[in-house]
Amino acid sequence: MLGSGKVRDLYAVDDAHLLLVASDRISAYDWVLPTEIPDKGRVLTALSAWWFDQLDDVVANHLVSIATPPVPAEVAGRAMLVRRLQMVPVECVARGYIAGSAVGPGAAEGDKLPEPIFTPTTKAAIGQHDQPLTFDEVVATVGADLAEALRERTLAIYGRAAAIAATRGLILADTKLEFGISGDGSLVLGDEVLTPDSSRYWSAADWKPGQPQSSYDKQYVRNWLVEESGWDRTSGSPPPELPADVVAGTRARYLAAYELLTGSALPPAPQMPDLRRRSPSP
Ligand code: PZK
Repeated sequence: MLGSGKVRDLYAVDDAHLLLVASDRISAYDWVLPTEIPDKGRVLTALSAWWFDQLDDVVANHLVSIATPPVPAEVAGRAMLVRRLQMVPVECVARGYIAGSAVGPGAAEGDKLPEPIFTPTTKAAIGQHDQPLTFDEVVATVGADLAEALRERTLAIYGRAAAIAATRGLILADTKLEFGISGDGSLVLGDEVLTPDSSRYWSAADWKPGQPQSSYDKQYVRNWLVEESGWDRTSGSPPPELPADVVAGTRARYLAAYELLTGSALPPAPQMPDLRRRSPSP
């Protein structure tokens, strides 16, 4: 393995390719929960691939294919074969709404910003939090030309994605993107994109400015953890296993986000080919 995040793993394939595997793990309040959400990895992988396709006239991306057998059955449908890039060490965030960050005077959680803004952060190690970067700090890290290209591409991608989400009744409040540089020096969109794990989607019908909004999928798990499970998240003790109905409700929300955005049901998991020899015909 080349590396792992809280809920994803990265494997080397050859000099030019990697396998980016989305697990069924879920994180909340900085913990990886002890219970998996069936199909979550396939939903995030299929949704990323759908977005890469929607955005391919805005930005080049690293996706080669969604890996199918001969990758092992356990990862089929939740692994992306990607081009290996030189990753840019900046998390590129675009936001059109205020959420989960410090708010200045006259603005409140849930408010729409006058125009979308670029709010880059550091890429923190596991267990650390990403720290905000000023634009000048991005310039100092990657140079002025690349910093400006990152801001311009990030806002272009956000604008297109938010417009598509709006046609499906969803507000894309913010999104976090990662870019890399390909062999020919061009800027390429990497990682997973525009999933509920990297983006805040809100129901447009339920949106009210000036108050916290319910995020599409994880709010349900967070509410159960904090209001019903008896777990004290300030205690330092790990969160409990999720009951079956909370697993089912969370899975249903991930699937609903996929279906709302793409207009299609999640395709079934790829089947392993049956390599046994046929019985001789009579
Ligand atoms: C790359 N990550 C983050 C994601 C992890 C770590 N196309 C690429 N080429 C080279 N490196 C990366 C990518 C991509 N995407 C991505 N780190 C390196 C990451 C998932 C699991 F452990």
